Amino acid sequence: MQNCRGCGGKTLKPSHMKKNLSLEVIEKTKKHPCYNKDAHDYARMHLPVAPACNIQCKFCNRKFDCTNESRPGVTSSVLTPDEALTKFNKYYDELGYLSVMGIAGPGDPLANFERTLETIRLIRDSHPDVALCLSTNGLRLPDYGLELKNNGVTHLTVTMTALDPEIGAQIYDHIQYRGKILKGVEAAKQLIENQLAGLSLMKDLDIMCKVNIVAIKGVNDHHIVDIVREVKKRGVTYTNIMSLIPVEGTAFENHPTLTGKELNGIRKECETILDQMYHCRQCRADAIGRLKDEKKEQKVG
Ligand code: CLF
Ligand code: SF4
Repeated sequence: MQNCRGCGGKTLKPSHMKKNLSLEVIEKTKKHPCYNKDAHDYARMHLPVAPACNIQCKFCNRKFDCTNESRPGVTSSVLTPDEALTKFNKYYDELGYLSVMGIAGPGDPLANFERTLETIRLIRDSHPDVALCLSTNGLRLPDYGLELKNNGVTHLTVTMTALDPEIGAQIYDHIQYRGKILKGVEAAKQLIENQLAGLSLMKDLDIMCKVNIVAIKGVNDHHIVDIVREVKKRGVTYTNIMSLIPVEGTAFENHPTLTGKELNGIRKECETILDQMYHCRQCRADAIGRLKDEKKEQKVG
C-alpha cells in the first residue's frame, strides 16, 4: 500500500488509555507522541504563552524554562495568544504532521490562565483535529479543571515530586495561593492537596492524564513508588519519571543525579503499578516537531 506507514500510531491503542474516553480523545491520543510511543510520525508544538509561575521549586531558576516539563536552556521568547496562533498555523502547514498543541511554560499555564485559555480557544477553533495538551504544577487545577475541559483540552499532565509534605518542603520553597505566600511544609501540604484534588476531578472527565515525577537522588527517589500508587487511586494510568536536571544558581545546582540504571530501576518498579513513559525528551517550553527529530526554536516570519 503506497501510504502504509505500519501502524503509525493510528490503529494501536496505548494500553494505559483511561477508561470511558470519548472517541475524539481516543483518536487524538493515538496521534499524541507523548502518550503513544508508536505515534512517532506525529509532532507536538509547544506554545510559550505562560511566563509566570505560582510556586517556586528549589531546582528552578526563573531565567530558564520550567524544569518540571522542560530542560533548562535559553529562555524562551514569550508569545501572545495571537502570535502563538500565527506560529502554530505556520508549522501546521509546513510540517503536515502536527497533531498536538502543548502549553508547558516557561512558567505554569494555570498561573497565566487568561492567556492560556485564549490560546486554547484560538487553536481549538482553527484546528479541531489537534489535541490540546497542558502541563501544570497542579496548584490551580481544582479551580480551572472544568473550564479546561469545557474549552476542549484533551490531555493534561500534572507534575508532582512528593506526597509527603516533609519531603515536598525540601523541594518547594514557597507557593502563592489565594493572595498568600505559604512556605515550607505548609506550602508543600497545600500544593500536594491541590494536585491530588485536581487529579480526582480529572478522573471522571473526558481528558487523558499523566503525572510527571521529577526524581531527585537522596531526596524523593525512595518515595516515587508511593506517588505512583496514590495517583493510580485517582484514576491516573500513565506516569513519566524524569531525572532532575541540576540548574545553575539553584539549591540543586551541584546535586548528584540518578544514573540511567537507577532511573530505569525506579521506572521498572513503578511499572508493576502503572504503565511508564520511557521516551520523554524533557522538551523546552517552545519545542516543535516529532520527538524523534526535535527541532530548535525558530522565529516566525
Ligand atoms: Fe508537551 Fe507535555 Fe503535552 Fe507532550 S511534552 S505538554 S505531554 S505535548 Fe512529552 Fe516533552 Fe516529555 Fe513532556 S516528551 S517533556 S512528556
Ligand atoms: Fe519553575 Fe516549573 Fe517549578 Fe514553576 S513549576 S517554579 S516554572 S520548575
